[in-house]
Amino acid sequence: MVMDRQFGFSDQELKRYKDEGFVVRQGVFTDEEIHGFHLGVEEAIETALQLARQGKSYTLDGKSFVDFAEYTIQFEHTPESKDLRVIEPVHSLAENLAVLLSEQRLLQPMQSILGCSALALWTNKLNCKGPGGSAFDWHQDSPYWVHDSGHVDLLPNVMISFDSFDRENGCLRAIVGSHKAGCLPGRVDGSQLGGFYTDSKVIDLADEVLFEVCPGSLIFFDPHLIHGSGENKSSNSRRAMILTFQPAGHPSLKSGETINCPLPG
Ligand SMILES: O=C(O)CCC(=O)C(=O)O
Repeated sequence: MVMDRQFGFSDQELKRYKDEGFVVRQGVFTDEEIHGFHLGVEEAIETALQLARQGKSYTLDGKSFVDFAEYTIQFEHTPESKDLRVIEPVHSLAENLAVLLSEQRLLQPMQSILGCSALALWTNKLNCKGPGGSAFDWHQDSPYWVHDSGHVDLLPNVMISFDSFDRENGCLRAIVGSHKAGCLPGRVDGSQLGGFYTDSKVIDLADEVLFEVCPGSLIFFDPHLIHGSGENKSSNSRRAMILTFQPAGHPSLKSGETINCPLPG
């Protein structure tokens, strides 16, 4: 297959990514493609709910999780909720989502960021924030991954919006430039998950940016960037997928399988 190199970052985008920790590309996918992603989301949720019935359930700080095979499924935080919050990894549950692993509009910018000739998947997840869906507190991804990866600086994310993102429905938000500090201290509050959330003392909310984007947009962001999102106060779902890549040849986070991703030769 012949592939064009047309989607890589421009010099200005790369500079912005390095300075600010993120780059946004609005409206990258067509309505038809977004419709395909919505079908993929529905299929993945249906299958994940079936898998969850056979999995091992547990709670951390009152939050409900199920592990089955390589999947971790997280439910909304209200007691007994059957609303899915996160499925990780998700690509193998729907062909319409698996296509994103070879999607050049994601991979070529990732190649610009990493400056390497070939890429592999690190992880991916579906984040479904239904009406009333809960917030993601301020955090960096790197402290989650540092125990499983020896190259945590080289794990850039891309979030793809399957719906409009705005303040009301809990769009992604970030602290501009916060990636430059590397892994920051977590909260010491006696909770099980507290250490994964960034200590509020090192967060300067004056530098907060909201990613209010249209459906089918891409938000590329650094693994050290402090980010999170608010509750969904709207009456519509706010669905998204986050994919994380790494230089080729390394195993992925959950399955341990090495999933190399195609790039132009
Ligand atoms: O879905 C969101 O709004 C944020 C998700 C997030 O930060 C994460 O999964 O690490």
